[in-house]
Amino acid sequence: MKTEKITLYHTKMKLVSPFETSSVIETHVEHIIIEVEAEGITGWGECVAGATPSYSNETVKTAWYILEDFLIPDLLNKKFENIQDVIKNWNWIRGNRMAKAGLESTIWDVFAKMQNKSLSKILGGSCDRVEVGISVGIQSSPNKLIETVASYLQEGYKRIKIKIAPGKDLEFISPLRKKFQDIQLQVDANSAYTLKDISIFKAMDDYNLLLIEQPLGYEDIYEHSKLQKEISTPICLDESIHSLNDAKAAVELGSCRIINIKPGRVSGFTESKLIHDYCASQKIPVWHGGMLESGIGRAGNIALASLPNFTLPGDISASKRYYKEDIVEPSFEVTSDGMMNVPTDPGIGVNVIEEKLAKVTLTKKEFS
Ligand code: OSB
Ligand code: MG
Repeated sequence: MKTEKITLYHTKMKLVSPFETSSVIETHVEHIIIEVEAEGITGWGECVAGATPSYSNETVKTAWYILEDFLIPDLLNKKFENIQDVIKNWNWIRGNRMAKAGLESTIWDVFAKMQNKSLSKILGGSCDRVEVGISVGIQSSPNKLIETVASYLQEGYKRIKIKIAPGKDLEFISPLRKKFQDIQLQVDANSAYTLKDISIFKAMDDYNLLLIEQPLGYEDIYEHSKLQKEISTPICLDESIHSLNDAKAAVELGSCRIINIKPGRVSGFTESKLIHDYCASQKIPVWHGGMLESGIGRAGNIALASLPNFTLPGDISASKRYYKEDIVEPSFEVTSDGMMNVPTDPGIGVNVIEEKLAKVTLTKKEFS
């Protein structure tokens, strides 16, 4: 495969409702959409670095810089036989995993389309539908949360994740659990707590939660191992896991019993698969996280989530849960039994609607 042209689009899409976490309230999502043209084939991908460094240290600007100055020059007009060769070629570039993952996913789409196979197929997917859940931002009151969750359950979602923060945890979890006693419920703290808050986490053991996501420091592995020993609810790490190596450290130290995989956070599908396979060998379930992607990133997420050890429902929700209009067709929908179909057409399996992409593009740059 030889890439002849690469286009970066800095996009900004308005969320249907603000998304509040322990660290920020987001009303819009800024990402970079990547288009690669190679031997008559067009591949698409999405870099999930955001407008601010509030989740990861990468942002749209840092990712754009790394793509423009390093990753794209290393790829353009050179010939590669497979993804492994592409990755090896930019091994010397440290960190910047979201930038790498964005471009890597675009190349995966190109290779899949060249073989006329779906991304799910070439990644090793083993099912045609995946179980999905929904991530609910912090709400203004426990009653508002109950109302919001009720409407999502109505839409078919079988697993609910709620964001929590100090002062907005047990007082929301308790009435919600009382109202919906049988639902699969989990919480995400986005690193808002310290070990001093241990009594709050011990109290959470009473609510039959599937997991507690990233309670402590966003780079921590060690303190999570101390917390996990004190509570019976499984800890799931998100922010702290950047590589297979991190996953091994976390599992061996007993820092978590479940891992959230987001390709952007771990530098792409290739590293995601290594983590997936390692976790399978250790009997550690994984599930697919989300970064409020457009349909382009979401298509890749669903393909990856079709691998066999993704045994818990992912943060992969319908297009309309995020955006009034998606930039792909068909848009993604959740079935009444809480599932989503894995696209079967070649590559990401959805079509990018170029007029809609143009409408959400702030700046665009072509490299050839
Ligand atoms: O911590 O999982 C997270 C969104 C942006 C950044 C971090 C997270 C999230 C979500 C939403 O929880 C997941 C989604 O539905 O895309
Ligand atoms: Mg998370």
